[in-house]
Amino acid sequence: MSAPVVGLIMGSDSDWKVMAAAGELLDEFDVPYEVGVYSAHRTPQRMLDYAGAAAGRGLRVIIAGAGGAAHLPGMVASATVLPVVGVPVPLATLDGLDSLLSIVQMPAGIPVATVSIGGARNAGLLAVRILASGADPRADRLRTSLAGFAAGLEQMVLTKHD
Ligand code: RP5
Repeated sequence: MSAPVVGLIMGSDSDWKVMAAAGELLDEFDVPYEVGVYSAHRTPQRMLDYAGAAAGRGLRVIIAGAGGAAHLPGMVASATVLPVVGVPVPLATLDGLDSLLSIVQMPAGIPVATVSIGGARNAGLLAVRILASGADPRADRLRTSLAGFAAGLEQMVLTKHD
């Protein structure tokens, strides 16, 4: 088992029904990841400890999903230099617009790469693309896999419409 390079975290275990899609995508690309629940509001110190230690533990990207007053991605981004991909998790009320606005409206200096509401699969893909931008053998392999993935998407459309 390789050491995880992606931290897939969320504010509550209730977010997993959305966030699982990011894990499935990472599995498709054979990217090792770890999963955890870190709440910005209920376990703030645990969240900060995780974010502060992430880079030193070998993580290279953090995917953070949260719903409602979704402060987890932004707070994690403030406590690490790693790229953070934020996933707005839709809750029963407000259809995830609250989550989206909470995550996307970051102050200058602390970026979070926000995907669409419920867009955990794209968050996984963005993490793969970030890892693929390196100069190491894993990055080479991932660039090849991403090219194959894109070709598969194209083929899917052509098969339907030709
Ligand atoms: C947020 O509150 C979590 O990310 C979750 O989306 C939402 C509701 O959490 P639970 O009450 O289901 O634990 O912090």
